[in-house]
Amino acid sequence: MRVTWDIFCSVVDNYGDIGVTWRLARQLAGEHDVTVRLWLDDLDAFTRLCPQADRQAVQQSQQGVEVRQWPRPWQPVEPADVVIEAFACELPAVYVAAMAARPQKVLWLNLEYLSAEGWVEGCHGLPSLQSNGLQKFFFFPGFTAGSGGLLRERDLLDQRRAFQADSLACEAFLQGLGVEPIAGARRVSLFAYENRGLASWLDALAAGLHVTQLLVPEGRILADLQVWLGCAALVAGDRQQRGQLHIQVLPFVEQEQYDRLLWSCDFNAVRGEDSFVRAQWAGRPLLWHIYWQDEGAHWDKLEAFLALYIVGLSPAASAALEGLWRAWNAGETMGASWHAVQQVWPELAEHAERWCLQQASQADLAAALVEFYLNWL
Ligand code: TRH
Repeated sequence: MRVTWDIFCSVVDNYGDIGVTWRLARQLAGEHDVTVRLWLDDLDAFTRLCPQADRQAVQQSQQGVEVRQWPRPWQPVEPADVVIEAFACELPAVYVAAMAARPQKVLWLNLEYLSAEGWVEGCHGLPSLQSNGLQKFFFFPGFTAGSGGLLRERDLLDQRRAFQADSLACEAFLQGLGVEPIAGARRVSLFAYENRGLASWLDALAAGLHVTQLLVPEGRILADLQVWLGCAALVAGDRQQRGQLHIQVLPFVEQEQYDRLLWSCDFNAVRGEDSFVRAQWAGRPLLWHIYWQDEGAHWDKLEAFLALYIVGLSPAASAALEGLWRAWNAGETMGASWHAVQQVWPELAEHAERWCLQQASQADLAAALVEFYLNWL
């Protein structure tokens, strides 16, 4: 009998919650020979990442995963062997009662948000006793050996390297998005939240020594881009040039295509959680726009990641990278820090690949979850 997994995802906002759970569900089903049901409360968000999905369907099969609309009120079903509540979304009370009543025991996991903070290792895998006698375990993704690791499909890096080594494949991919690669230009992708610092970065790119081809998927940053360009509402396909800077707006593409976009670029500005991890697997320097949290909690996360990431960089490269990331996240002027990054560009590029390899030497999150289940049995 195949082991069954239920993954519950309540979409808080944007695409990170759905992005992580959809990726995890596919990988578990595709690589671990288990049966996965993914319970979603927002099929509209899902269809952005998986355009072939039906936003009305109560139940559908997509890429080996049974995707279920999370019914409200809940309709009773037999609980799975392993139950993941993603990001502390609350499971239906009836479902939890069914878990407690199930003759075969159920592993209940809360998959937490990604953080590089030191306390994560101490909390990863800890149980918490619930009032009905069930235990719920906390599972923390992370960057160190004592955490649950990062989502990484088995052949991801091989695919990425093959793609990056094949300039024709890269060109064909970009052309498929309507992008004509500019010879000799630096390609940069931009996926970010609203950011007051954007204008100063664009100023620096427009006045830079290098030609930059900036590719911007449709999303929240477009409003700031429009203001800087002084143009009307931007849509996918629009192109503009200011000095050395060529800008093109791209459609929001499905997840695999977004990976390829990251692989095609020399530098990627990413945000949230999932695009942040994918940019690391691209093996190219990146700029992270972290998800803003109350009371500045996101700054601790940002600094914790930087502290890990800069290990092995020269003082000049560390300072340049830290300066850029802090300025971007504070919405401050980017010109000086972008200039500093130019001075250490080759070192940052080499380091990005090294960091990727180092992270890939750890077990991936899906494999770590499966192992956790086997050890728990
Ligand atoms: O969209 P995000 O900002 O999501 C989140 C959520 O806001 C969440 O509540 C918050 O807690 C978390 O961030 C930290 O950023 P993220 O995580 O990068 O998710 C974006 C997803 O969208 C990711 O799976 C990649 C995908 N994507 C595409 O599939 N195609 C695209 O064209 C683009 C730009 C992104």
